[in-house]
Amino acid sequence: MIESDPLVIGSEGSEQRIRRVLLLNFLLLPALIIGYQFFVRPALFGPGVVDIHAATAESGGFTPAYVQVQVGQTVRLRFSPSDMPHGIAIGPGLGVSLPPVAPGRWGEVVLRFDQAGRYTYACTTWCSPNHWRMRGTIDVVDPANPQPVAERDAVIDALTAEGVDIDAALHEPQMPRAELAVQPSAARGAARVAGLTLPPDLRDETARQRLTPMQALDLLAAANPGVAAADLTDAVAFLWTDTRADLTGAAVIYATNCAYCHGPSGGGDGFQAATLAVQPTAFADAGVMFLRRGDVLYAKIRRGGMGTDMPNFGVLFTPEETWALVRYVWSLTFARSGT
Ligand code: HEC
Ligand SMILES: [Cu+2]
Repeated sequence: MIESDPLVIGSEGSEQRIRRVLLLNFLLLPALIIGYQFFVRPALFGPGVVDIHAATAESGGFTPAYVQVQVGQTVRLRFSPSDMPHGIAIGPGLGVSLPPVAPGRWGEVVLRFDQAGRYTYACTTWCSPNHWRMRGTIDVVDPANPQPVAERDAVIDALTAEGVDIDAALHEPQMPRAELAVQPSAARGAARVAGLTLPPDLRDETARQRLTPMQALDLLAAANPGVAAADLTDAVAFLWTDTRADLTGAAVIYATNCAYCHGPSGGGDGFQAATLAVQPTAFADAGVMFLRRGDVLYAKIRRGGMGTDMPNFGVLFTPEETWALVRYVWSLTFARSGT
């Protein structure tokens, strides 16, 4: 103990000076920085500033991962990665997407919510095998009406009422019929469909999304006896990709959020696929997709898989964005073969 050393009593020994420097560097400065960070800065900028630290899911993800704001309150969300660059999107329906922010830097967005509801901030940079788990929640509460209304999805409710198991497809063997020996082509189908009788259930997109292409094939065959099966599968391929919707937004969402598992062209061969216990569906495989319903694909995207790695994207995308993804998925099945 220095205090008991008679040689340094009354004067400051070098050891003591070192101690003082150490104290300043390792205790006082960090204390000042932390004090500034957590007490002074929030006071300067008001209660609307929320600093969120970002790291891979393995290193703790977002801290905090939960933020509560009030309706009408302006909030400044500041994100700072600690380990590697992370891009950040906030949804559903806010259109917020910050480009990747370098470690130690800050990316920020100012938001004001007019309605109570729940939003999600999520990483958009593939940063680890658990990348999609890097998410946080913003609850917008209305003090006048503190009980949050449970969000319902009419499409998923209708599937439940119909008794459809969203995960059933996983347990069914795939049995592509002989007709699918030739890859169906929407381009050929465009020429064929004009000459066919279309049953009512195939005339509008909403009705079509409640059927599998295989069911549509049976309906078409019944209404058009004598037409070659390959012509009918081409017609189905055309109908399933016949949409006026602009899919550029969905293509971007797919490339960012889906391709690393499902593959850039829907081959089920994204670079993370090999590591997964249950394989991502190959949307480009007509034999698989002929047994899928659009509304079930929609439900799966929103709710995610049960015990599989398929994430729940309903917390991030609007119903409209989800339908656009379903259309995009069908385009990977049928439009790509365009010959
Ligand atoms: C981390 C890997 C992963 C990511 C990312 C991912 N998926 Fe999946 N997805 C899977 C797996 C695995 C399955 C099969 C198991 C299941 O259906 O739960 C699947 C199944 C699906 C299905 C159901 C297909 C069927 O066979 O009925 C749809 C639709 C789907 N994904 C769409 C998407 C879309 C759209 C995105 C991006 C917004 C996406 N997935 C992102 C892994 C992923
Ligand atoms: Cu990430």
